[in-house]
Order: sequence, then structure tokens, then C-alpha cells
Amino acid sequence: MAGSQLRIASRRSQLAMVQTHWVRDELAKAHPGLEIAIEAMATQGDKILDVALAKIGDKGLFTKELEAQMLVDRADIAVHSLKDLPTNLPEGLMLGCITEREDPADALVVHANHKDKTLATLPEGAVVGTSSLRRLAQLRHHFPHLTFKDVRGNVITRLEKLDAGEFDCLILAAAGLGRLGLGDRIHELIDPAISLHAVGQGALGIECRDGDAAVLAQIKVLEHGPTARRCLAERAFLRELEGGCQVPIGVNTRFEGDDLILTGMVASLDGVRLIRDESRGPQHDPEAIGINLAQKLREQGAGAILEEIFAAVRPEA
Ligand code: DPM
Repeated sequence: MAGSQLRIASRRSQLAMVQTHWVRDELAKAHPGLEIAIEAMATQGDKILDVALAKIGDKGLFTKELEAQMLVDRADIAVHSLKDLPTNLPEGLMLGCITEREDPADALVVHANHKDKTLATLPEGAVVGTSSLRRLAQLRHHFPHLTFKDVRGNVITRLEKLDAGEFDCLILAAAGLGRLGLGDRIHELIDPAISLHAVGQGALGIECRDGDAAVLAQIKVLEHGPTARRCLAERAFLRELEGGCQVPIGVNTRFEGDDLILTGMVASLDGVRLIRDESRGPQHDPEAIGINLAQKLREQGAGAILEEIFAAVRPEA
């Protein structure tokens, strides 16, 4: 493999760079002699900061520019937070590798004034900063005393806004905080009984050109089988419900013997209706488990909830 080259496209945020550097270092260890270059760029999702995420509505908000680089052969792979990667990829590209997942849970981060509080004991009207419809709907369902305000920008910017008093608390992915060395800001890990995490949360997805066998073989060394099976079940569930990355859909996965158990939920934006169920099956066919769970939730009315949400938040076509 001596003399060969690999070009990585990445977003520029601190979190994206930490993740991409990790992938670069692991690939360098696995393939001595491989020359690896990183091209960092901003995506639409990094540039449009004054519009609520859900209103932009576009799938692939954080991934399109990176994908374009691969399609014109200026990059070989793109490193993403798997949860930002749409379930349907552009023609010519594929999800080549899923890395070992960190704790996929969401975390509560509080302003210094609330160090003695929990989600349940925050004062009436306390302002939670989040742009995630998934977090909003589930927390509204369980904690009607809280209010919600949109927050955009990367993790560090959000923490600065919290500390400046714009919010009483934030909900952020524990994995992102951990990777940034900010694990000490985690005040409470949110119990999956209260709020399910996003599809793919905590794992990295490495995208490459479909059929690029040499590159695929290079990145496959970073694949983590159990994480991949969990995430493929979660992604099949989301794909089957035709949800983009901005819908109130949450999941949780666990193994029991040879079985994989997928829990999933769909909620209305006011948190009043929340449909939650689980599906299990042999872990060698994760897609079937995801598809089965989507059908179960549809039978319980998930389709109607999602229709309403698309009508409410989607930009005019
Ligand atoms: C997606 C969502 C958010 C990100 C929606 C969701 C959170 C937006 C918000 C699809 N992408 O989770 O329901 O809360 O306002 C994002 C983060 C990470 C990847 C940051 C975070 C890091 C964790 C990981 C933004 N994408 O969720 O705190 O790698 O899973």
C-alpha cells in the first residue's frame, strides 16, 4: 500500500475536526505508508444559522458539500456524525463504514444557577435550548413545565450562549461533549425511558464512492460490527418511516443473546401524542427489525403524526 493516497472531506467545526482526526489517525495506524490528506469545509448547515433547523427542512444539510467533493473525485471519503447522514444517499455514494459508538444518550447541561436541579425540578417555565424536534417533543411529553427555544451553532457556541444566560439548560449529545473533552459539563444523562436518542447518534459514518473497492477495504478496518448492526436497524426504521434527520423520531437498541431489540418512538410536536414500541429479531438481519418496527408504529398512527409535522415545518416547495 506504500505510496497510496487517501483524501478525507470533513466539516470544519471543532467536533467534526476531532472526529476526522481520529479517523485519520486510526487509518494511518492500520495502513502504514498511506498518505492521508484532510480537506475541511463549511456546509449549508454551518452557514445558515438564523433559521430553525426544521424549517430549512433539507435532507443532507451537513453532508451535501462533502458528498460533492467525492462525486467530482476531489475526495475519497467523508467523515460524518452518523446521525447527520441521511438514510438515502446520492447515487454513486455509499455508507462504507460505521465506527464504534460512544454512549448514544442525550445529556442535560445546566446554567450555573441550576446546579442543584434536574429536568424534573427545573423551575416552571425554565428555558431549554434545543433545535431538535425529537428532544422537544419527548421532553414536552414528560415535563410540561419546561419551555423551549431554538438554538443553533456548534456545540461550543451553544455552551457560550448557555453560560451567558440565554437559556436555563441545553440538551446535547453526550458523545459530542465527550469527544470535545467537555464531559464534565454533563449534568444528567437522560434516561431512555424519558427520551430516546437520534438514529445513529454517537457513531461515525464514513461515506465513500459506491464500488470504490480499494477505498472501501481501507476504511472497513474501522467498522465495529455490533454498532453497525444497531445503526443499520435504526436507519432502516427511519428510512421506512420516511423521516429526514429533523423529525421527532427516537430510538434505542440493545442486544439480548443473539437478538437485537430496537425501541422506537414518534411524537407530535406538542408532545401530547407519543407512540412507542419495540421490535426484536436475530441481529444478522438488522434491516428487517427496523422495517418491522416502522410498520408497527404506522399501525398505531405514526403516519398521521408525521404528515402533520411535514405540513407544519416544511418550507413551501
Ligand atoms: C441532528 C440533530 C442534531 C444534530 C437532531 C436530533 C441536534 C440539533 C439540536 C440530526 N444533528 O438529534 O434530534 O439539538 O439542536 C449533531 C450533534 C452531534 C452530531 C450535536 C448534538 C454530536 C453527537 C453524535 C447535531 N450532530 O446532538 O448535541 O455524534 O451523535
